Amino acid sequence: MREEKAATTVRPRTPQGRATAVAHPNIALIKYWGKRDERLFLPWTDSLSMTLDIFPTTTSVRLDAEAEQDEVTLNGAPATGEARRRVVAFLDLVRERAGLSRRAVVDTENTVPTGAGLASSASGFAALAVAAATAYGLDLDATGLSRLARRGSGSASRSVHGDFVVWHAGRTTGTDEDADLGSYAEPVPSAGLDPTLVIAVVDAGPKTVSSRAAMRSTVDTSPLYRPWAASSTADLAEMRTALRRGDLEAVGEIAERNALGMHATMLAARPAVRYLSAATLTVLDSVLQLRREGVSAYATMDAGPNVKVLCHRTDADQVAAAVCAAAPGTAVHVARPGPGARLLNEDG
Ligand code: 2P0
Repeated sequence: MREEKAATTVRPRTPQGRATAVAHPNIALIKYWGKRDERLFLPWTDSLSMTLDIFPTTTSVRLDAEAEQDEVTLNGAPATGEARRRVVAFLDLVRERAGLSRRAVVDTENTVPTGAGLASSASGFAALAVAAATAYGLDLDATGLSRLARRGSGSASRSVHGDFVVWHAGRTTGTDEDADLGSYAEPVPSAGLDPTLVIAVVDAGPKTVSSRAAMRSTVDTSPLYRPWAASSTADLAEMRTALRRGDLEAVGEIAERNALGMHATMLAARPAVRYLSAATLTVLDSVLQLRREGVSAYATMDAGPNVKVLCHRTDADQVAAAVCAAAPGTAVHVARPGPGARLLNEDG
């Protein structure tokens, strides 16, 4: 039998040698788009997300005294290329901090359907951070785990926590160490919300441009980037107030305008980065139509054409039906707020 333990209680002082952790994806309501430091994964702006209750990633890490290199398995197959390189670089960071050189066997199971338009890097690196920190014996609380997960993928810093989460960009001046310490995610209070995200998958194909490359070119070339970053800071302050009030309509309006603004910055990049497709716009039209009919439904899009529609739990079926009717062939998944990353303990 397995017993679940919240990440916040994980403070190993000696290497456990092996550990398994689970984490869920998150969807940003205030977007992370643009790094000021690519090596340390430091963003230009704060972002805010909802952790989902679907599509967990489970990762186990086992130290292997005999191995000469890390063995990384993803959904039962050996990881190759960039995916493997990122995991090994992350393990190198953990080893450096732990003062250990031992290689590891890493086994990851993603339950997110291929092409669902949900990046698995957030849940993947959050689960890897918790499992690797425990296996190698790093003494980290949830804030430290969030900082560590950030070094695998920026959005992973948020998946360490459940429900609504803010990721602080941190100070833009000072030493690398100051900057690293200041950039972590933490839970955000929300009152009386019953939010649901209806995830409309209009295109299950792989993305044409990685979000990493797209954010770099947006920051470097889009004349709209700086204005968006400034407005995003204001959006975040309003979003916190809306969450505290439990005002889903305000949360949705702020999230929708923040996402559209992010896509506008990309469209203005040179050359343009365009993730939104004709089917995306069709779904956006159906969301507007729902609002005209009095349904509180608000859209957000990430580095792809798929649309996540925020609504009240009681409206989720109606929203899903409207989206599918507007864009036939769309697959929908329904998500609610989910838990933070957890260590799974083999019990007995
Ligand atoms: C977000 N996205 O806030 C934004 C909005 C996509 C659009 O975080 O380079 O996979 O690994 O830090 O975290 C996708 O970026 O990028 C992302 P890296 P990540 O959710």
